[in-house]
Amino acid sequence: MTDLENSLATIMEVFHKYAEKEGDKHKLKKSELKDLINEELTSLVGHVKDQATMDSLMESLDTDGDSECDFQEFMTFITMVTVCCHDFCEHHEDE
Ligand SMILES: [Ca+2]
Ligand SMILES: [Ca+2]
Repeated sequence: MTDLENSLATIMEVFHKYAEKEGDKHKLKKSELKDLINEELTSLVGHVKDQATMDSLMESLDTDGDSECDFQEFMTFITMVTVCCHDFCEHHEDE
């Protein structure tokens, strides 16, 4: 597989690793999403400690309103983080 294909496979792998911990194996509930962020995205997102931040994050990601984050909703989050990271890097290259 190419680097890009490997990256996509990794995203799927990480999603499922956390999604299958509790309850619905194909969805991240709030605590699973929190663990994923705090264990896999610390350099880009940082540690999310307070409940209010998790509440509003889940609220903004949960477009179908089932209080859980499915793969499509998770990809929205990954896209958001990636775009922010990309913009940040571009901004720094200009300086
Ligand atoms: Ca789950
Ligand atoms: Ca949802």
